[in-house]
Amino acid sequence: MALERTFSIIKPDAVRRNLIGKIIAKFEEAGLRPIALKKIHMTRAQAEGFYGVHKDRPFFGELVEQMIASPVVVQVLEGEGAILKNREVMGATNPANAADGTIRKEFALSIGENSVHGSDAPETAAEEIKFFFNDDEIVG
Ligand code: RTP
Ligand code: MG
Repeated sequence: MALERTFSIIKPDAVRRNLIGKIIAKFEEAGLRPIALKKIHMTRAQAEGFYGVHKDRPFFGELVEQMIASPVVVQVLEGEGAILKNREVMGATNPANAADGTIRKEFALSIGENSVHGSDAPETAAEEIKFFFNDDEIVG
């Protein structure tokens, strides 16, 4: 398996409940290493741009409102097979369907407020990392 980088967001619902450390611990236990990390309060333009692929979906407006309601933590995670591994650690989008031990099973409130985002493929990982980080902020 190859060393990969993926992009992660600890979403507002989790940051508000003081779960940053518990969520990062799940990543580290799975062999995912934070190589870039910052706390930001997303602007509406950032959230609409980042989730542009979903702009015609019925949940788009609610998703944007949730993402800009309060700060998030954005990260680059590095590890063997990091993109798939991160998706496994996160669990299913809907916490009702998420496997035991996953972040969304333990912490998510609902399908919308589901505590974390993670890139779904190599192309989106590269785009999403670039969207939030400059090269000099990433310490691999
Ligand atoms: P993500 O992109 O956030 O890592 O999660 P995902 O691939 O599992 O989910 P995706 O289908 O890409 O949806 C992006 C985010 O939109 C919200 N959502 N709400 N109310 C709904 O039916 C609904 N469906 C999706 C979630 O916050 C989801 O993570
Ligand atoms: Mg997605």
